[in-house]
Amino acid sequence: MVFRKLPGVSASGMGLRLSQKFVFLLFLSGLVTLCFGALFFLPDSVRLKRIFLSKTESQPVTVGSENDVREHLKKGAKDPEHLRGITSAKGETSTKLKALSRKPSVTNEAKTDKKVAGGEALEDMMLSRSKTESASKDEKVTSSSNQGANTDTSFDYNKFKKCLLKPPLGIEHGKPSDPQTLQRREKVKEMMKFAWDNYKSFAWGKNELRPLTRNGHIGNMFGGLRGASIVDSLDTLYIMGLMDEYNDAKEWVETSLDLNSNGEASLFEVNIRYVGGLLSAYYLTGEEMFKRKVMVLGEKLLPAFNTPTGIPRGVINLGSGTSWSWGWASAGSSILAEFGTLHLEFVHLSELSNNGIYTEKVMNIRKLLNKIEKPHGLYPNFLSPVSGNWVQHHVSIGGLGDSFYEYLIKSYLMSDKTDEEAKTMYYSALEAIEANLVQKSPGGLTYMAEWRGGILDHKMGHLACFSGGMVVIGADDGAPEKRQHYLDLAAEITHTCHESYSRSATKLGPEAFRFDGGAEATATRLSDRYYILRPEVIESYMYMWRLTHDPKYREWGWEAVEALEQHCRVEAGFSGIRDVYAQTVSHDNMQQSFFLSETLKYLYLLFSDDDLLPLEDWVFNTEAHPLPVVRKSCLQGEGGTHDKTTSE
Ligand code: DMJ
Repeated sequence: MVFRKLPGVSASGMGLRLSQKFVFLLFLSGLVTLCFGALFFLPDSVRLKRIFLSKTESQPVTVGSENDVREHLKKGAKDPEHLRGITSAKGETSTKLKALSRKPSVTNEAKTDKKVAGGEALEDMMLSRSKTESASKDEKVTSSSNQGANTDTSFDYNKFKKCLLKPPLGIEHGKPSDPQTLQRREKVKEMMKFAWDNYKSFAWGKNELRPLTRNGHIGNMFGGLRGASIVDSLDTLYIMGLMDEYNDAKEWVETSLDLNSNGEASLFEVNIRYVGGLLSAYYLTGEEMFKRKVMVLGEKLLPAFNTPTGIPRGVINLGSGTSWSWGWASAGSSILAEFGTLHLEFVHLSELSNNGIYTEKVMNIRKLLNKIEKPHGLYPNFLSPVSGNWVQHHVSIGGLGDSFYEYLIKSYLMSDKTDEEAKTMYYSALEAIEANLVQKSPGGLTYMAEWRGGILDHKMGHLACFSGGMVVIGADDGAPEKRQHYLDLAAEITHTCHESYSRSATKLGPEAFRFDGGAEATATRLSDRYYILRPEVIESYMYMWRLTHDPKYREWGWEAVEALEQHCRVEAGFSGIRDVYAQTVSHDNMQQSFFLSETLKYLYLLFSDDDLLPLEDWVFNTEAHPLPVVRKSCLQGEGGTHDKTTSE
């Protein structure tokens, strides 16, 4: 038909009959549909999209929840799980990642999307801008979409302090009486000072230190925000009594932490590191400046929740409020460990601002997760923020799932044990995890496998090693008859994670270890052998110590100190290593900010008395920033439980 209408072309002009043309056209259109179908409509077509879309759609932000880029790159993006946390711990890799597809937020499509590609160049440009603009300007800015979210800043800090059961820093800053433990604690403090001093000398104001090349790393996780290591270190420096260093950090936050960035950030990472870090700094010190800063930042995160379901997307432009799902996440989904790890911080944002909007946002997530049907009672890692349905049936207590479970029990504890919904969800989830994921290896090691639509992958990630600590802090509040069982389970998991360390040449644990093909808590793949100064195993030692006082946990912590000193300490800081099984280590040239915020803090607490940040009063967010238990009745009444005879 089309040909007939073309002037100068007869019906037989191509030597084909009408019926032949019709068949040919039908074939052609079928072929085209097939190609585009494969590209856009088949599930998990991310790899194809990357091939086709990389040149036309820029992706300045390519980060997820962890600094796992090496693994993801090495694995060649074989599956979506491995594309999580594409944060470049190494700046040179970030450019490779900028080609991932991105989808504009449904609700923000109308907005002018100031898409700017250009990674480091942009970052440098923004860095120079941040240097010249006064940081105090941040405090006057509110994002247009949520103007007025932070209306009341009259939080009564003195009253809050009176509602704590014990002084935050204990009688004598948690100083242990036993000389050996004290000596070990001093060693950890020295490590913190060393890590900090080198960061200050070579990377001040950047996000992380590159200790081998002695320069700073910015990366693309925090949407143009700077000083991640500073914000992450505030509370660690403070509790260690490194006051000159703390004061330098505080001054930098006050004068140079520019919140007017216009970059695209991981909602999760900004929340756990910056929001968490500033909240803790405020609660520990009472410095109003930290509160003002965190309220400005908190408000900038709210537009990420403007989705049909209220489940936030993973990436947000802190300037425009536009949000995206990660290009690597199946079918534009949001990640359980990301949208499920906001609760603690958002509840505190509401507390400080006397504005319920933050709590509303996270309670809405909670409501959806509580209501939705769960396969075998398990929570898969990918959920559509549009339909509110699971996108894949992959379940993991490690990467992609981890801190969602942690935040359930911690929400309950932080609510002064009043949040019954969180409690019920936590213990039901744990029951499902035990029924479906917890395994015993032939050698008798207990581990948490991963679950893919009913099929078990007998692998445990380093990230999943936080779960020893999680299970032990919840041991007392489940069914009384299960208390001992939970204590045993926590001890067994922590033991397995310790085995993953002690079975390596360096005595540091790999990123993931397996229990199949003859393996028992060892990495079988080259790409799983790295250690990037992660805290999870030490975190579990710390909780196990606090709740059992079994001295072996302090011994295991000390083994880790010795291994860190021997293999990760370099001339200008601490570095991750590429292969924990190699006798001669190769360094990755990155001192992660969570090393200062988590690894060293948990070690310090492990060698301190229990009255330093007592667990009755404080809950640690997933970046180890302590947040206080919210005692509503005390805060709203005249109450006050603080024993003033003890020192601060
Ligand atoms: C930290 O940023 C947090 O602990 C997060 O929950 C998981 N990954 C890193 C540390 O490994």
